[in-house]
Amino acid sequence: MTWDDIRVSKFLALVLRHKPEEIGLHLDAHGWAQVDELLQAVSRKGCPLDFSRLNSIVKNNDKKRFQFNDDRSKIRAAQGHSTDIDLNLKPAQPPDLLYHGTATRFVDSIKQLGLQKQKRHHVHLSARIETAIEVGKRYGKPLVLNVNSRQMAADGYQFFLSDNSVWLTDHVPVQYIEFPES
Ligand code: HQG
Repeated sequence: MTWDDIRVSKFLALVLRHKPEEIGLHLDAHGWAQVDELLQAVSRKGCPLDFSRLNSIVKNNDKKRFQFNDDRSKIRAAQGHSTDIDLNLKPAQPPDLLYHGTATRFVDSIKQLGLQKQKRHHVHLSARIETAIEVGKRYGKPLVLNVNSRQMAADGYQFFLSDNSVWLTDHVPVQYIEFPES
């Protein structure tokens, strides 16, 4: 198997969001890893990665999943974590409508429980319907739910916007979800 940029990017998402311990990497309280430690740890796993390749993967990543600090000595994932870190995101005013991409097989449960964050820190929502469709496809036949974020915000629910423009919230109760006709 070759370590093309997509495979490297998926591996980076795994270790920076979910399983740093798998390669002996340390994330600080805000999710940052030292770049030199990451390069060494990833290379030990047989993935050829130097700073210039990492830089290009970060820059060209389709969803801007990774970010450097100012002097590029540290790197983290912009959202999507399941590890116990705090991104220090500030609450933000969402657009009136947000989309959540899911799979049809989850709908009955969502109708019972609303949208739950599952293993991640937040429920993930997007301002673009195309993004939601792509997200839903990962789990089966995609289905896009409309979330009445205007009403949620008016009712006091907090929203956060990640640095790569993903909208995040803790839970979406079912009364704020519009299900497409089936
Ligand atoms: C579903 C991607 C049953 C939910 C995306 C989803 C995102 C329920 C799955 C980021 C449920 C969780 C996150 C309920 C929610 N009953 N199923 N009550 N509530 N679900 O992967 O939102 O490309 O943890 O609909 O862009 O799919 O990886 O979350 O299908 O930002 O960078 O439970 O991942 O980013 O799945 O995706 P996930 P997600 P990347």
